This record gives sequence, C-alpha cells and structure tokens, in this order.
Amino acid sequence: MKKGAFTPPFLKSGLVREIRAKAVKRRAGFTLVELMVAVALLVAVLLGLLGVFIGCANLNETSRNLTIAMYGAQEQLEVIRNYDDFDMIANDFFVNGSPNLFDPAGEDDDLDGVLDAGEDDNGNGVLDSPLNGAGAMFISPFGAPPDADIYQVRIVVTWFQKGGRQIGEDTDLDGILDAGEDDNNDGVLSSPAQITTLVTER
Ligand SMILES: [Ca+2]
Ligand SMILES: [Ca+2]
Ligand SMILES: [Ca+2]
Ligand SMILES: [Ca+2]
Repeated sequence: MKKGAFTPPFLKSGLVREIRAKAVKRRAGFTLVELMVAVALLVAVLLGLLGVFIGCANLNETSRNLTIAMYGAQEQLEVIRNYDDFDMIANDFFVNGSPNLFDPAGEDDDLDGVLDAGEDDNGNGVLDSPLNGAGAMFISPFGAPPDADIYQVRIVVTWFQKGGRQIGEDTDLDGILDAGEDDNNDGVLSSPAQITTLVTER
C-alpha cells in the first residue's frame, strides 16, 4: 500500500491480520509440499536414468567382451583348420581328453598371468589380456582312428565382467566341467561364446 494512502480501519483490525497471516501460512505450507513432491519426482527420474545408464554400460561391456571371446575362439579354430596334415595335431594339442587352454585374444598363452618369452605379441613389454577369463578347446577325432581326417572341435570361453559377473560356466577357468559348474545341465561346459564344428583335412 502506498505511503499516505488511505487505509480503511477494518483492514487494520486484528481479525484481518489473522486471516492474512493464515493465508500466507497456508500458501507457504502448500509450496513446501509441492517442493517435496518435485524433489521426490526428480530423485525418482534421476534414479531411473542411472539404472538405464548402468544397464547400458553392462550391455556394452558384455557385447564388447563377447566379440573379443568369439574372435579368440575363431582364431584357435583357424589354427586347427590350417593344419595340412591332421596327424600332426595330436603332437601339438591334447586330443580326446584334456582341454587346450588359451587366453582369448590375449598374450598369456600359458595362462600363468606372467609375460613369458615369446608372449609379448605387440612388443610393449607388458602382458595384454583384454578378457579376464580363459578359453578351452576340445579336440576329438570324428572319423575312425587312427587315420582321422575329420576332427570335432569345441571351443568354450568363460570370463568375468568388471563387476565380477561370470559369463560362461567354467568358474575356475580350468577347462574342466567341475561339480556345480553345469548351469544348463547339458553335461558339458557351455558359454554364450562357444563354437562347435567339424574340421576336415585340406
Ligand atoms: Ca604367460
Ligand atoms: Ca604386450
Ligand atoms: Ca572348471
Ligand atoms: Ca553346460
């Protein structure tokens, strides 16, 4: 109200002041509730977005690692495919039994966590293993031994994600199906990254 303006006496009464004070109080109370609701909504939205973000990051990691694992498995398969004389495979690999372990797309060929002679493929002086896991290759003659010219090759890769989540069944990364590892109950080591195929002599 302007200075010097006329104020009707009833506006100065205690009753009016009380009504005004109540109105202000009510308005303030209502605003606080609104603010709390808005903050709660904002928190809910942010939490939702965070969940989506974490989900996307996990999916990204899984698909990147799956690509690495499949690449590593394919590489091992090519090694077998490139044999001119299949009789030599039994000299270089375990056939009909023990798994042939390999570091999927990594340099640690003997899986001992140490950079040994001949392992530093990219020559940077350190052991590069992009996947925290191990691959197992199983080779068995498909034709009648001893002159097998067809081999069945099964390659399974198991690894652990950054958050510790395990992909593939070989929990202890030893290439052997141990008690409690056969999650899908099919009697063999399984993984989303696996190849089973027949290879014939060229
Ligand atoms: Ca090594
Ligand atoms: Ca290296
Ligand atoms: Ca195992
Ligand atoms: Ca299995």
